[in-house]
Amino acid sequence: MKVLVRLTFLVLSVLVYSYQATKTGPDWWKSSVIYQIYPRSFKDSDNDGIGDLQGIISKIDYFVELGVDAIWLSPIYKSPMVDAGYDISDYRSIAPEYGNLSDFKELLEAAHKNGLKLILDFVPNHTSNLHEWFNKSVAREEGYEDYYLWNDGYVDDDGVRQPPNNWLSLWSFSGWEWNEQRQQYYFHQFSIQQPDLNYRSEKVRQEMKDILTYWLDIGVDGFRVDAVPHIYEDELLRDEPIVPDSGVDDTNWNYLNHIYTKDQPETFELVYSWRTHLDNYTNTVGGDTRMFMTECSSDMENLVKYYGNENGTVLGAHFTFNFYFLGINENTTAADLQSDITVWYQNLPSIYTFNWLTGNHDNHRVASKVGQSRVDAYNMLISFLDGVTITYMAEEIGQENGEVTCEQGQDPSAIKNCTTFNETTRDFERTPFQWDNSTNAGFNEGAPTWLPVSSKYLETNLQEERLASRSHYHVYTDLVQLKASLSAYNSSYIFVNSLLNNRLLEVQKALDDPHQSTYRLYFNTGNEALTVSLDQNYTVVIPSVNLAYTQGLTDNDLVLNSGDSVIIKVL
Ligand SMILES: *[C@@H]1O[C@H](CO)[C@@H](O)[C@H](O)[C@H]1NC(C)=O
Ligand SMILES: *[C@@H]1O[C@H](CO)[C@@H](O)[C@H](O)[C@H]1NC(C)=O
Ligand SMILES: *[C@@H]1O[C@H](CO)[C@@H](O)[C@H](O)[C@H]1NC(C)=O
Ligand SMILES: *[C@@H]1O[C@H](CO)[C@@H](O)[C@H](O)[C@H]1NC(C)=O
Ligand SMILES: *[C@@H]1O[C@H](CO)[C@@H](O)[C@H](O)[C@H]1NC(C)=O
Ligand SMILES: *[C@@H]1O[C@H](CO)[C@@H](O)[C@H](O)[C@H]1NC(C)=O
Ligand SMILES: *[C@@H]1O[C@H](CO)[C@@H](O)[C@H](O)[C@H]1NC(C)=O
Ligand SMILES: *[C@@H]1O[C@H](CO)[C@@H](O)[C@H](O)[C@H]1NC(C)=O
Ligand SMILES: *[C@@H]1O[C@H](CO)[C@@H](O)[C@H](O)[C@H]1NC(C)=O
Ligand SMILES: *[C@@H]1O[C@H](CO)[C@@H](O)[C@H](O)[C@H]1NC(C)=O
Ligand SMILES: CC(=O)N[C@H]1CO[C@H](CO)[C@@H](O)[C@@H]1O
Ligand SMILES: [Ca+2]
Ligand SMILES: [Ca+2]
Repeated sequence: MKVLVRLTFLVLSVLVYSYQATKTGPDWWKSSVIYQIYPRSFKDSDNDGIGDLQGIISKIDYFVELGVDAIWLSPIYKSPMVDAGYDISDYRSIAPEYGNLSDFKELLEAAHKNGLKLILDFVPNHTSNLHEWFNKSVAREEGYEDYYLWNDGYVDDDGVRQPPNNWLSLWSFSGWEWNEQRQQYYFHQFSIQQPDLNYRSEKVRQEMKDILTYWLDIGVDGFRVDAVPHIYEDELLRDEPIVPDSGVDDTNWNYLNHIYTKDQPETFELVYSWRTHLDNYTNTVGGDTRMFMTECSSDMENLVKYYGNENGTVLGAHFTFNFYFLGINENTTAADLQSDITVWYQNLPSIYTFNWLTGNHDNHRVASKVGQSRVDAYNMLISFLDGVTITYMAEEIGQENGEVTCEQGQDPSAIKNCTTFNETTRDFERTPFQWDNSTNAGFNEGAPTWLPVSSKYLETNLQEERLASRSHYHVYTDLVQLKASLSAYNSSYIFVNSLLNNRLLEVQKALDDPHQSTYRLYFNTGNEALTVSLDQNYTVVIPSVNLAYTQGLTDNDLVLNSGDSVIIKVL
């Protein structure tokens, strides 16, 4: 069935926004493309099965080829790897399997020489229990006594010692763990090996600022701060209320409403103080803005607060990750997308910058969520919308989830229970990057890899896509170039429409000047073909791989099969 629609003057929502974008100087980040690297799975230079810094260095040309502005590395710090590097035992050194500090400096230099910024993960919510601070705190060493959240708990009527309150760990069961040596409980939001730091200690806050300064002095361009909402807990240690009808048992984190262990007011103050610290660094040392992005799973009201106040007199993160597209699937409609987009336009004060992403190391691959036919559409969407585009490595080639069994699994929280492994594991999206069709997809020279290489690498790999005349990879590089060339299209005139019974998404970018071209993105989110009748000549700028049209001027009706998308230019 074909459906015709006249679109020319059909504009449902007008959204007014603006900013100035440049790739160096204070605003370099505002319409940048940030490429997330999961170092363990990117490229293994010494054939020990684990990706490493030299591997990343060997692929510097690839980032240049893609045209991205910055690379962001998931944690590379020294860690016992109880939680894939999110349990840090020394914030100032590199995990030996990834390399050493001179490797890191070499990487940084190579990045800068090629015009790339480098952003590090910063994981402040807790340390590893093997961190020397924890040892010192356990031993009540002077100055370290209150680095963590310690409490006696209480002795109940049966003479049994109990934790001070009902707080749960995200990994289930009580968040309090008894420490024999210190004879007190400590609190951990995540695993037992990840004791929470006590940010009410002035010394802890100073330590963390010093760590930021340490990496800034080495030359990094910014930080992505992990798990921000979990930093502070209620000072009075009040019990959290039970969620009515949660349907989970009382050891499950979702059993409680986390009003005392998430988004505490002090958390915002801490984020603002880090921004002040970074801005002061840039102002005193010089150079481009040191960028700061936060990861917060929270409601919109809190997300906006992490950016700063409504008029920018108080500033927090340059942006807080927009996770609204993470839930996309094959049935996501144009109306769903329109709503996910407009919620940001409606709630984020115009002085702040949007960001868009569809995947990361904690979520299934886009190609597996939406199918290969829709991969280009989502890459188009996150690069065409104004603001920052964030790409998790290999989304540009449409890499699918890998295949990992529970026995091969590495994700610590998932392998605890093989019955639920398929539903809970994050290993599927962490399998090695598929470079080519050689052994282990070119990830290394053939040594067993830390997670198995996906069997799909023969069909989906970078080399194949480079050689093909049309591929996700080519669409992606075209999109990055287009984004850079449209920086004058500064969100002042953006229209987002959901048409044809929510099957067709239209995003339009224009300039004030009616003599300048207007760009439009169309995406057929439905399962049947549809026709867009434009009533005017238009240029196909970027077609998705399956679209019947290639680049060029035409006045044909635009036929989009299921999942097809296109960016066109009209005068
Ligand atoms: C945004 O673009 C419009 C139209 O070109 C222009 O008038 C306006 O000054 C721009 N605003 C900024 C902040 O660059
Ligand atoms: C760091 O590792 C490299 C190999 O990647 C090695 O050549 C170098 O000697 C090491 N440097 C230090 C200080 O250990
Ligand atoms: C802390 O103590 C544990 C055992 O008590 C030890 O294995 C670890 O190496 C110590 N860590 C540091 C940084 O001192
Ligand atoms: C600002 O940064 C400079 C350079 O790192 C540092 O010396 C100074 O103490 C900082 N000032 C404040 C108020 O943090
Ligand atoms: C900025 O907004 C805050 C509330 O978010 C308000 O208290 C303050 O007065 C405003 N400042 C200016 C200069 O408008
Ligand atoms: C999409 O819809 C189809 C038909 O209703 C259904 O079978 C399928 O499970 C849905 N997929 C997802 C991811 O919800
Ligand atoms: C594993 O998960 C299943 C399904 O949720 C549950 O029935 C079982 O008790 C779990 N096993 C363990 C050891 O937690
Ligand atoms: C997990 O998925 C694999 C591959 O799809 C399948 O073979 C296996 O039976 C699944 N395991 C469970 C427990 O559902
Ligand atoms: C591997 O890729 C090359 C092109 O890069 C191609 O010539 C060759 O046929 C491919 N081999 C297999 C087994 O697919
Ligand atoms: C498209 O362009 C052609 C050639 O320039 C012109 O003859 C035709 O009238 C145009 N069609 C429309 C609908 O503007
Ligand atoms: C949001 C979140 O959970 N962030 C990280 C905080 O630390 C835990 C445990 O190390 C990680 O699993 C999370 O990714
Ligand atoms: Ca290696
Ligand atoms: Ca905490």
